Amino acid sequence: MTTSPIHNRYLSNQEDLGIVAVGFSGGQGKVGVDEGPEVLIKSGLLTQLHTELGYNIHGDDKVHLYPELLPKSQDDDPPYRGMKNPLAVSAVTRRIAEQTYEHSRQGRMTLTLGGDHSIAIGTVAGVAKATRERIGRETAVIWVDAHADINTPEDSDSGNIHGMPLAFLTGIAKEEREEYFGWIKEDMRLNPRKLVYIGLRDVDKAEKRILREHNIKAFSMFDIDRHGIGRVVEMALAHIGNDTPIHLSFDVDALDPQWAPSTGTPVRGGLTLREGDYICESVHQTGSLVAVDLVEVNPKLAEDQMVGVQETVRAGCSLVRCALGESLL
Ligand SMILES: [Mn+2]
Repeated sequence: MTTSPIHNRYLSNQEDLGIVAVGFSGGQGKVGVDEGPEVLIKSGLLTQLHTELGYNIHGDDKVHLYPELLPKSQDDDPPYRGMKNPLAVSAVTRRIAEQTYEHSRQGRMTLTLGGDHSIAIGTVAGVAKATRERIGRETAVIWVDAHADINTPEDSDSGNIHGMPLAFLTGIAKEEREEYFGWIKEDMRLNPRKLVYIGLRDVDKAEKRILREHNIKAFSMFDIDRHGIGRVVEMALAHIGNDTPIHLSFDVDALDPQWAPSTGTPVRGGLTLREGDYICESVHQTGSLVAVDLVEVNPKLAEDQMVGVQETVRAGCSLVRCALGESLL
């Protein structure tokens, strides 16, 4: 039994937790984010989820590196539509979609530890498909992040796919070729009306246009300053509606670098750890949560200040525990 008093209305086995640990960094250029899951697990996260929160852990505490899916060399994976490592990211996220699908299909809570945020192409696609099949509903996504991650390949300045997952998931970026994300079929898609952002503060011009054109609900740091985190989460949940399963995709860079310095693209003026934990606790309390991602913990950054890595890992563990039912009282 889990220690959480909240009944989950969409999971048939809510004491079961399916883990996917993804050591993948190909969606961006900095080494180290592939070591994120290992440091989270080494710090005792899975043990805490089992002994403190009472989950039966399924799947592996081994970190997947997917060597068999990666092109042999950089030359075998040339840029396509300006994207870097397109074959690698597409193949790995396709496999992640199968892994999350498998857990979610069995009515378990699904937790994915990243890895850079490109991996959410797989996690969201797999959970969306399983939830459609299992209970006939669309899944909503709460994307907590400093960035909007909704660039189309053509709009992206960097070509880094971790800035594009939501463009592919919503179908705003279209692609036919299977090996370049064409494998994302209709039943894996995210309806843009079921997407809500919290924490934005570094949004590209083309992304602002996409958010406006598609009427996508977004709460920036400005909104949090204005209304407070309590009201913002209430409005975000009201937008989704209380008849929809929720996938929470949490980029640790949503937190202020003061709390999470060890991440690839830190942006000042972010969430406090308390605000991050609050979002996670509130989403847990809805009883509608079916999947959680925690991404972009990079222990290679800020390594000269060991404190920075430890703080980031501690913050990441806290967010996950709150999303999975830890509460203060
Ligand atoms: Mn992100």
